[in-house]
Amino acid sequence: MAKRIFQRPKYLKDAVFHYCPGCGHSIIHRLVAEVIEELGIGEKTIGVPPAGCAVLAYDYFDIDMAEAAHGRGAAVATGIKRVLPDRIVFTYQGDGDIAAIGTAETIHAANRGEKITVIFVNNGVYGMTGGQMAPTTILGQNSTTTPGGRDMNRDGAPLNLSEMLGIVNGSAYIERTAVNSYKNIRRTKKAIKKAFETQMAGLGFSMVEILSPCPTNWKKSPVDACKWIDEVATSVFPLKVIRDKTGKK
Ligand SMILES: Cc1ncc(C[n+]2csc(CCOP(=O)(O)OP(=O)(O)O)c2C)c(N)n1
Ligand code: SF4
Repeated sequence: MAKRIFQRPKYLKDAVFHYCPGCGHSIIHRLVAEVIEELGIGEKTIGVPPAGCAVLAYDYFDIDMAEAAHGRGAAVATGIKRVLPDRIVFTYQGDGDIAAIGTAETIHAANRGEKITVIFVNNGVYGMTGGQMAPTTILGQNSTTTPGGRDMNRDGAPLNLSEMLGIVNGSAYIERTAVNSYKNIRRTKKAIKKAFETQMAGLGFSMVEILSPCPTNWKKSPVDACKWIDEVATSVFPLKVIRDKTGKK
């Protein structure tokens, strides 16, 4: 009899994603669901979805979810984790969500060492609202609010949130990965697992920043969007472990 070697993860509902073809959110949802299943924590995990293209994540994950207003993920997750410390709590946030409107609560949650996990999806633009400049838009990158490219003098430099959070006291594990190739997808899954394990060990704040293609707003084919991550985005946002107090490989 044929052996089944690939199937829908247990904690993803049998629903069709609304994401555009080539969007990284679909891959990242799958990786998070696989990790939850492999760690055996589906019955005690609570996810906090964002405002942004992933606003309907609660329609896809078959776990408890509590929606946060734009940027408020770290604050909502902090409240849930403090009331229910035995649960595994994660936020799922875009770069506009976490690095613009949610900067303050994110920095303070990290600094306090809140035992939450942040899945930070960096696609370099405000995807859902039509591709405006985000804090993570790189210099020269076109967006609907920076036609002709982001300009240092006018718009400032891109914000490296992970490096910022890497120096605050309560951060236990922060890594930047990408989902533009098979190899990077494998690394991203490993990082997501380590971030959840960091929380389970009670070590403090954990976050994985994931460079993720948005072919629609970048006006590129899915293949070219993946290439652009390797050729351009990683020169500003290098893939690396930024903080690791776990003592584990
Ligand atoms: C308080 C508040 N301000 C603004 C908005 C409008 N808004 C909804 S989604 C979004 C941008 C989302 O971009 P990002 O967080 O990068 O996620 P993406 O859609 O790219 O995944 C904005 C500005 C809102 N919903 N609430
Ligand atoms: S607009 Fe971009 S981030 Fe949003 S679903 Fe489409 S490809 Fe994904």
